[in-house]
This record gives sequence, structure tokens and C-alpha cells, in this order.
Amino acid sequence: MHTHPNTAEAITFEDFKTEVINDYKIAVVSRECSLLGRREVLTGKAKFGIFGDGKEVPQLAWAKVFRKGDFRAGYYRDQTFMMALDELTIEQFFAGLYAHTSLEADPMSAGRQMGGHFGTHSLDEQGHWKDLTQQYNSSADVSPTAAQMPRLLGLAQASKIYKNVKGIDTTNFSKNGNEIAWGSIGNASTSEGVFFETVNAAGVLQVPMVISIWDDEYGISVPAKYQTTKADISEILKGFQRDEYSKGLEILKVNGWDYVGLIETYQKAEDIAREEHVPVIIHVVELTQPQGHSTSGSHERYKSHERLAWEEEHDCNLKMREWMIANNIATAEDLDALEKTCKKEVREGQKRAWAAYLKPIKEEQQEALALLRNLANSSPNKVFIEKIINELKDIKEPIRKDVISLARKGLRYAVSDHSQPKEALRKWINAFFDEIQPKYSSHVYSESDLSTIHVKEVLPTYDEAKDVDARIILRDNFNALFDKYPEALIFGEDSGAIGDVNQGLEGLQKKYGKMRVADTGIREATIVGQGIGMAMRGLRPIAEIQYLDYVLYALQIISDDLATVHYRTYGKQKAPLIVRTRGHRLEGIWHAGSPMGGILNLAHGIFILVPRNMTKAAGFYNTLLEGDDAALIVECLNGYRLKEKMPSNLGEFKTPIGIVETLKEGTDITLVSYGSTLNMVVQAAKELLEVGIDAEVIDIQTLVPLDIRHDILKSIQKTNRVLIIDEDIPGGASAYILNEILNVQNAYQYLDSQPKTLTSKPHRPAYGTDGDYFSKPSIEDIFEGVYQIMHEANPQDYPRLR
Ligand SMILES: Cc1ncc(C[n+]2csc(CCOP(=O)(O)OP(=O)(O)O)c2C)c(N)n1
Ligand SMILES: [Mg+2]
Repeated sequence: MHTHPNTAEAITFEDFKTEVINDYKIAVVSRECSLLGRREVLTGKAKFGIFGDGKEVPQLAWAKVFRKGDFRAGYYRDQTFMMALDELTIEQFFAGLYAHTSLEADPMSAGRQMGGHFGTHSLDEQGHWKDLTQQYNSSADVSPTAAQMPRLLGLAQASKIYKNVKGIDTTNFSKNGNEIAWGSIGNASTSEGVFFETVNAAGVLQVPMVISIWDDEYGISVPAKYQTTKADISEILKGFQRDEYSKGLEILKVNGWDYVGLIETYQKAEDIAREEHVPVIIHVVELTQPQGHSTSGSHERYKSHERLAWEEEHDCNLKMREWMIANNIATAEDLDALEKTCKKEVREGQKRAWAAYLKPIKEEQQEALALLRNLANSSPNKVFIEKIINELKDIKEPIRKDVISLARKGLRYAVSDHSQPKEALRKWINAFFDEIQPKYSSHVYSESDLSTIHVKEVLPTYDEAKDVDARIILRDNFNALFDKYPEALIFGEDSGAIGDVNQGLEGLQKKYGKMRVADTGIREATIVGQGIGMAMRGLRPIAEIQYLDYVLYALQIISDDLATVHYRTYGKQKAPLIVRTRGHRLEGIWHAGSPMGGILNLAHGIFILVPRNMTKAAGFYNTLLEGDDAALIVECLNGYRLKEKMPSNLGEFKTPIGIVETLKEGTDITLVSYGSTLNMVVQAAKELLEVGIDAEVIDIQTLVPLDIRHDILKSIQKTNRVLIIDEDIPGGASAYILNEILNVQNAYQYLDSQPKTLTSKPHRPAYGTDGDYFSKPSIEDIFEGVYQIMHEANPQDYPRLR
């Protein structure tokens, strides 16, 4: 069904006719999928449907200029585009709708994502890069409106980097930077801040990006006048229009039902973006929603009769049909016949997809029934088990939950049996989970041989024990890394010319150029988006967020996009981005926050690393660049000017991921902490020795993954007491650490005292040194916290202190 790409060659009228008819067929098939898809949801076969009806014709034009190596970052309306590139079949469309958990059936996400979220495979079976220049690429969609925009910026910028930076191996990723990153977005979603942030940054960066805005004048029920000033997004974007004096974007406007106009517009957009590396916006207007927004509602509730009638008349497929007849491309009878065939094809494809989806589950149903029947025959609870058998047998179109939940209920009736059938059912249930659970839970992190967990520790070596300001270690280590990895680059606010606010990149822009060590605007969400997009195209970006407190602006993109890339594609895409930031223990509400609990909860899916000094931090950068996971590194803000010894193996020593470090051995209590606070814990532990308390101090180093060897457990087995010290609020990161210790490592069995946490007060830190003292744990707080635990355990030896 592949659409014919635009070429410069002259073609005959007959060839032209064939091409147009083929295009129309794609549009009709896509429409029929939408119509039938909605029925499948309404009759209960699928949970939710959101379709591309009413947006078919512009997507044909788009597909004609989309080349191998190009990337898409779009949203849920783009099924026609995917079909026109032969990247989505009818069966795959329905497999996605049913949430078929096989990657072969649903290559977009193996059923993990709702239908309408499109992604191609960048990675092979081993999790290694495929040759992306030889395929059409679609970065996997996410659901938050406009969240595809920041990533789009990075996908486009990658072309610019590949074009301009020498020495990178571009084999799998780029042909001279000629790839365009194509975005799509709904009209209403352009109200989101990240849309404007992306457009502005694209204008500054001058990257080959084309954004299509599908304008159907609605965002669910809310009409354009409540969404957009002047109800017209291209009108209000006019200030971004490039002109003869200044760079900017090219802004084009076209009717979404005008097949010829669309082809011309997309051709023009392609030329500008591909040849000039200038970003383009195509505002595609007069689009419709034949079935309303999604299967969750009906648009008759909120659109006027006039609007609904207008939409019927301006349906892009209908308009294309009328145009074909008027221009002797086909007769009405030809097109009636073609539409009939398409409808049949879609129906048959849907049936095949449904049968394929059901087949394994029906087999599982039969297996469970056989086991339950055996169980009934051997069990005193036969009557009850037979009820379950009948319930399971009567389900004509089961889902997995039906099968396994009834099997588990059946087992309960045999809890006291000692029979072979009980054993068989028990084993089957366990094997079922072994096989099925990964379909829902695998690939949160890399599972390839490049997984960062596998990177071995390499200790720093020291030729001469020279003490330097710790930032020098970072700087010289970055220097070694940029030398070693031509594909590595760093960017952020003040990262370029001055070499970051703490001079960790001093002089590196001069050495490595403005492309690789770059200043950006103040726009955290798109700084991270730049990183995600570039990482998806084989580069090794380090996106710098100036302070930890300001990660929050980017946290939504980190959480929804970066942290889910690998999971949502079933391991078929990755974005090994490093987000660099600095925080902890300065002063003031917005300069000393440590919102680690929030980050831990929301960024699940990336590593979260909290080095206590700059040598450790540098070691993490060295480790991460050898692996293929994404991570956030929080450097200690108060550590840049402290003295550390200068290692001699810069770029080579590696801090391992998921391994804790015991800084002081002790026998009485285990103190667990990380980052800047840890230095206070070390001091408190020294002072505690003076009153005869010998504490063991453990540096977590990596909050995610946390202590994969369970060394904290080993420590608690020895000390039988634990205190977690953290500068986050109560119930923040400390609660996460406590959960790991108690529920994952099961250390509760070895505790003789209540496991405790010592955190900041339940508010942001007040300004000034006293603000810090009365907001966050102090050395005295730590001392007294430990002492209190010892007092409770042994009041004789440790009498009341306060
Ligand atoms: C951040 C966010 N807010 C709200 C939603 C719920 N939502 C899904 S689609 C949609 C409307 C989008 O309208 P538009 O961008 O015009 O796209 P259309 O569906 O009309 O093609 C909304 C509000 C969401 N997915 N994400
Ligand atoms: Mg809309």
C-alpha cells in the first residue's frame, strides 16, 4: 500500500492516475480501520480507541516526502501516515487496539501502549542499533499532549550535529545530516508551554524540523476560540517567520482536504528543511473529526448542527474523491467498487488480528480447564472447583486475567490437598507468571549486553597525591571523555562560553567547539528533549540542568518520555541520555531543595545517581558512556571547591552502578545516607565514637538501582539497627530507601530497634545558614538521632541526653 514518493521525474497521466488511486485506497483503508476500530471498542473487544479519521489526506502528502533515515515524533492521529509508509498493516492496527502482547503482532509496543501510538524498531534482537539510515523511523509516541515536541527538537538537532561535527561514526545514523525530523501535533495541544518552547528553540538552533499541526478546530470539546489567541495558531506564530534580515521559521498554511495543495506544500517544506536546515511549520486547517475525539464520547454533544454539517462536507476523503471524479482520475462507480473492496479487506484483517490475539489465550484457557478438572476429581472441594470450571468454560472470548484469576481461585480450594493435580496446577500457575509477567514488566532498563549494570568498577589511580579543587577533576575528566567519544556532547544554561556555573567545563568549548559544548536558552524541558532526541539517533548527549531545584520544569519530560522509552517500546528504542545537575545543601527555598522523593517516584525508568564527591561523579560519567541506560546525576553543589586528589586515569576510572560503599565500619548501628549529607554523617560518626557508639556508615551512591548486592542487609545483620539520614522531606527519598531495606532486602528480621529515618523538616529549607540548620538534619541531629536509638535499646549505658 506504500504511497508513491515524490520524485522529480515526469510521469504519464496514467501513472499519475494509478498513484492517486493508490493513495485514495490508503486513505479509505485507514478510514475503515477507524470506523471498525470504534465499533470494536463499543462492543467491548478493546478498551479505548483514538483514531486518525479526518486526517487522512494530509498524511498521504507527508508520507511522500518522508525519506529513509528521517524521524517522526507525533501523536495519536497518524495512522494513515504509518500505513502509507507500509509501517502499519490492518492486522497490526487491530492487534494494537486489542493489546496483543506479541511484538510480531503489535510491533509498536507489544500491547503496552494504547492504539494510535506509533514506533519503529531502532534496535535489533540484541538491543544494538540497527541501520537507521535504511529505514523509516518513528520515535514512540507518548500520551501527554505536546510531550513529543521536546524530543522532536533533539531528533532534528542530531542532523545538524552529524553534518557539522567531524570524527563521529555516522554509519548507522546519518547521511551527511540530511535527515528531517517531522513532528505532528493537534491544534489544541499547541497551547502547551512545551510547544512554544520547542518552536522558539528550533528557531534559535536552525534545525531541520517540520511540524504539522492538524487543525480540526477542537481539543476534545473545547473549540479553538478558547484554545488559541485569534483562534489561529499560524497567525499568532507570525513573529517567528524568517525574513530577509533574520533567521526564524518558515510558516505554511494549507487546507487539509486539498490533495494537490498538500503535496505542493509538503514538497516545499521538505526542500526548505532538508536543504537549508531551516525549521518549518505547516498549519493544516479545515480538518474534521468524523467520529469525534475518541471512543470515550460523542461530538454530537458539543458541536452545533452547522459545524457537524460543515465537517461532513469537508471530510478530506470525500473532497479527494470529488476531486478525482472531477478530474477524470476515476468514476464514481470505480470508487464505489474500490471502497467496497477496502471495507472487506479491513474486515478480514480485523478478523485475522482478533483470531491471532485470542489463539494463545484460548490455549491457556484449555490448559487451565484441564488442570482444574483433574483437581476437581481429586479434591474434597469438587463442587466449588466445578463452579469455577463452569465459569471459565463459559467465557467465549477470554482475556488473560479471566484465565489466571480463576485458576488461582481454584488452587485455593485445594490448599490442604496433597495431590498430584494440585501440584500440577500450582506449577502451571507459577510457570504462567514466569512467562507472562515479563510481557508486562520487562525492559524498564536496558537488558542488553551493553547494560550499564555490567560495567565493571575501575578505581581511580594516583601518580602523585596532588590535591586540587574538585571541579578540576570533573573538568579534566570531561576533557578526556570528549576526546574519547566524538559522539559525546554537553549543553545547558551557561555550559558553553563560561564552562558551567561551577567551571566544570572551563575551556572545553574553545577546545571542542560550540556544537559539542553549548549554551542553551533557559528552557529545561527542551534541554532534556534535545538530549532524548539526540540519544535516540546514536549520539551521547549530556543535558545539563543548572540546579536540581529546576529539574522540575523538565521532570514531566524525564518522567513521561525519557523514563518510558525503553519500556514502552518493549526494548526496541532507547535514549541513553545523561542528565547532569547539581544540588543538595545550599541555602534557600529554591537553591537547596532536594526533591529526591518526587524524582524517585516520577523518574522510575532511569538511573538516579548521587555521588558524594566529584571523583565519584566523574566515575559515573565514565561508566554511563560505556553503557546504554539513561541516568540523572546529581553533583554536590557544595563540593566543587573542596579539595580532592587528582586521579591519573581520567576518563577511565569507573564508579559502578547499584553498589554501595562502606565508608566506616562499625558494630552498633548502620547509618545510611548519600550525597552532601553523607559528609555530615561521617563527622557525626566520629563524634559518636567519643561516647562509645561505633556506627557503620554506608554511602548509597546510586538511589536507582539501590544496593543490588544487598550490602546494607549484611551490615544490619551485624549491627541490628539502622538509621537513614536524608535531607529530603519526611516520607521522601528516606521512605523509598526504607522500603528497599525492609521489603526488598527483608532486613526487618535482624532489627533489634525500630528502623528510623532522619529527614528535613516538612517544608522547604529557609534561607541562610540558620535557615539550613533549622530546616535540614544537622550533625547534632544525627548525633542525637543515633544516641536516642541507643538510649532506647540500652538506657543504662546510654542515659537520657535531652
Ligand atoms: C497533558 C495532557 N492534558 C490532557 C490530555 C487529555 N487529552 C487528550 S487529547 C486532548 C485534546 C487534544 O486536542 P488536539 O491537540 O487538538 O488534538 P486532536 O485530538 O483534536 O487531534 C486532551 C485534552 C492529555 N492527553 N495530555
Ligand atoms: Mg484538535
